[in-house]
Amino acid sequence: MAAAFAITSCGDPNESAQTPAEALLDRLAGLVEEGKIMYGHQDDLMYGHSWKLADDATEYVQSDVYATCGQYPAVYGLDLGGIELGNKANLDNNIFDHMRASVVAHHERGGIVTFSWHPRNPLTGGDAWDVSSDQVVASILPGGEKHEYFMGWLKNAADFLESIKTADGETVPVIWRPWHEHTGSWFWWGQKLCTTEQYKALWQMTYDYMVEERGLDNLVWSYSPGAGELSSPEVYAERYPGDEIVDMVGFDCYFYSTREDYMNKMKNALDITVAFAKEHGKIAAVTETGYEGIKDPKWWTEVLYETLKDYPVSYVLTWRNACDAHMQHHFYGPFPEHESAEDFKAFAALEDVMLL
Ligand code: BMA
Repeated sequence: MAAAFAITSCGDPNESAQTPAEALLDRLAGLVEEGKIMYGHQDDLMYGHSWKLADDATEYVQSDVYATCGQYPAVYGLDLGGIELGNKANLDNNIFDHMRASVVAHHERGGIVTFSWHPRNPLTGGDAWDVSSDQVVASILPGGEKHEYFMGWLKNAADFLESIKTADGETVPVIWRPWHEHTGSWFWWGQKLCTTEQYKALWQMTYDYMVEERGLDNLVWSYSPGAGELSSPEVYAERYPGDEIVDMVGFDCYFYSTREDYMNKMKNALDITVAFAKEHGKIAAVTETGYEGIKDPKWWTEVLYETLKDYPVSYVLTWRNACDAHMQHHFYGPFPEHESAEDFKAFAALEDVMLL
């Protein structure tokens, strides 16, 4: 059952009670059943390796993935970092109004959207990576000195997620993936920065506010530890916030050294995640992955696809293609001039790989 289904309908009992989140979950389950793996790319419609959306843009058609293979990614990832402060643009300079409008455009093309969140540090004022204090989660939980302040941040995030509507007023469902990579200790909500109880309480507080208090019915809740720390299924399960408030389970896993190292790390995380998903009745996904700079011309078919092909995962999302001059090395998706472009086309053309 969708976690978001906690909302009960008071309307006509004959009316369909399916929420936008439930409709999305059904669609995800159906695609997994068909054996499809959707390809996803972070920030795909906002910028690419050598272009950036104009501030006054009114349509969202440019995409490195589309330029490479003639199809859009099925899954479009975005990040809410910066919404907490009421900023006009997120931490990677994407204007929130463009993010919202591009999500609607992607949804209307038949695509699926996922949001992560790299919020700033509510205790120190630093960024999401500021791990100078291990009291941050404690400070924002009920009774903590920053609780009220942080609830304002949740309100800003909820306001944005609730505001994503089509011209007909239909709220667009999204996969919502807060508090990610918590098995590592590089974000203020990470492993060494809070206790298991505090981490779970953070999830519960987030869910209670957004779903129970605000009534958001368009969120599919996704849990995603970092793959590098998954030494056992117990580690995966340790901080799992609970079946009632999670709909999807995944992990984030990056390529750092060799094909073998990456494939082993992926297969270990896939084994653990897919078994966990089965046991808990959830949908599995590779919520983030990639090889920075893709220094392997056959990475898509011989490494990524080869690793994934036998697992029932809903989607695999590669991280962003940064466009800033000093970040030209920071790309994880294809673009036409890259040496892996031909291989990406072959990957995108595979029967079980889905793009739009
Ligand atoms: C990281 C990097 C950063 C970026 C952050 C949030 O992995 O790509 O440059 O700011 O994600 O998108």
